[in-house]
Amino acid sequence: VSPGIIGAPFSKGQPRGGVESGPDLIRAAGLLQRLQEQGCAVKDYGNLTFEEVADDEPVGRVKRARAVGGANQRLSEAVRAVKKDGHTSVMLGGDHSLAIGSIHGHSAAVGELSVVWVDAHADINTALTSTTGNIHGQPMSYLLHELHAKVPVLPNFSWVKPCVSAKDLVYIGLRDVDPGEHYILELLGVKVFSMSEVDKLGVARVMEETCDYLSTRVKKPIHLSFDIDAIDPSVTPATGTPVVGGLTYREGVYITEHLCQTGLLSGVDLVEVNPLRGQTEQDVQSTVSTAVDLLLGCFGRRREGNHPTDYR
Ligand code: DIR
Ligand code: MN
Ligand code: MN
Ligand code: MN
Repeated sequence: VSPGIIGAPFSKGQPRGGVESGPDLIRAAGLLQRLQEQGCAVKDYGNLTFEEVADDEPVGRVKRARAVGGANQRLSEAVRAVKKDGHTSVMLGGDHSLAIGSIHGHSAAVGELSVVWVDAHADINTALTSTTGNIHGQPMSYLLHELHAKVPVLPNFSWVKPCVSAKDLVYIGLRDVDPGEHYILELLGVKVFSMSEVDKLGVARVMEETCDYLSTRVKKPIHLSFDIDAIDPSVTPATGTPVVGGLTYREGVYITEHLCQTGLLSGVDLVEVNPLRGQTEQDVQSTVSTAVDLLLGCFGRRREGNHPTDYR
């Protein structure tokens, strides 16, 4: 397993500055060294740069569509190239609108995917159901085949082709779902493990059922899109839209360990780390170090301990 890391310092899918610092903060916390120490041949592709867009006026209620569309087109190409190089793609955000390009590029390289979306939010508003106009609350709507006819084509979005089927999507950690989103989830029959299911079943059973559900037909490569706000804000407060009652640190890490052990994890997003939303330095440090630990879990770190394969 060889992670290929892409930084995407982009924040225009939502209104709060600071989230563009995520990639550099996560690297500064030692991500690359720690991946190497656990035996990963990691390659850092650096940070993407994004064009300034003049006159990015709202389209209906949707904010900064041109900037978001352009940034994601660039990201999609970058993720596709990382996959073609043979790596597991790791996209460090930035805000969650970047899942559009990350999942699109991943699918362009490997074909049909399973998507595990770990988030307090469903991020499946369409441009028409969104009450905020923020595209980070909408990415899944552009990616699902089943919503294609419901989604207007925004400027700089004509390159986006839906590439995920509703049956190949599982949510974990939901606890703040808009009415329009709940309607869509029920209409499409999407598999959801909200925080209520995590409470009821426990995280081990949730992960067993997630993987059983996703592998009932063929075993597709898995894309994990992890919004740091899935974790409880007592642990990861430095994020734009914290919601009480989230996953514990241990539940979050367990999710990544379990997905790693499937051998199918092929692309990862870690998004919405925003240092300007922390009240203290400790808030930021706790958020960033949790992000690093989640990524280490994706690439073979076990809490029981690891040793090199050539150890004797
Ligand atoms: C809300 C918030 N559902 C929206 N979404 C967030 O703007 O559509 N997603 N914060 O992470
Ligand atoms: Mn969220
Ligand atoms: Mn429901
Ligand atoms: Mn999100």
